[in-house]
Amino acid sequence: MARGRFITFEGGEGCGKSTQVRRLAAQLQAAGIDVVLTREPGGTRLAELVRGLLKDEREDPPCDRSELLLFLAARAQLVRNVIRPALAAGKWVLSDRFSDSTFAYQGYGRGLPLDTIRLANDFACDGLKPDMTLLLEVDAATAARRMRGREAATATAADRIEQAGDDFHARLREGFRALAAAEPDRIRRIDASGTPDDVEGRIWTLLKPLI
Ligand code: T5A
Repeated sequence: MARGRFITFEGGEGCGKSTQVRRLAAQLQAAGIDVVLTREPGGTRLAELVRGLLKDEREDPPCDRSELLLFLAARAQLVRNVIRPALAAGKWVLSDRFSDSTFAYQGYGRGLPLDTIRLANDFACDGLKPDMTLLLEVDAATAARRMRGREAATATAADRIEQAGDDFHARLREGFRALAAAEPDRIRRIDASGTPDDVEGRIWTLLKPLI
């Protein structure tokens, strides 16, 4: 059986990737493709528990190294128990964030050494890399507006990582751009401005030839 495809969505806060990953899953399913939709951190029971610690632990917040290791622990569990079995069964796996987030947030954002992250991440993933990564990009003002809109609509507050300062978010956006420049064949930059339908159309134009 042919191996499935592994596609990841990346970007800064409020870029709209969670909306788009769901829309792409629906389009692929409509085209007859067996799709597994997952997210990081999360996607298994253990990884969802780790997600809670990472997003909400404010009394004893993880130091930068703990934060990195917790993200990688969640990823190791997801890769082994969900992603690899699905790919081996010929399914397409769509993940809302994956390794590039670690390089952008913990590397460029927190300032942890990229070489160390690379080694530890390869160990956690057992070498698995996405076939294609869609990097959704919007300007900071649009992202902030979308985040405020969602907080108002869902009556939720920004989580621990979303509350990191503007400098942190500027560094991680810069980090994503550097990652895309280093691997332009895998990481495809998507203009995520405009309506959800506009963005969905751009993504579908890119993905359709793969089907
Ligand atoms: N993280 C993650 C790390 O630090 N290291 C890692 O290794 C990993 C894997 C995860 C956090 O963990 C960090 C990154 C994150 O801080 P999360 O809750 O999963 O936290 O949050 P995010 O991944 O940031 O995703 P979100 O779902 O919060 O944001 P998105 O993807 O931008 O979400 P979306 O699509 O819900 O959009 C936000 C709002 O905008 C609207 C939506 O309806 C929603 O209200 N919207 C649009 N509005 C207008 N026009 C459009 N085109 C729109 N698209 C969406």
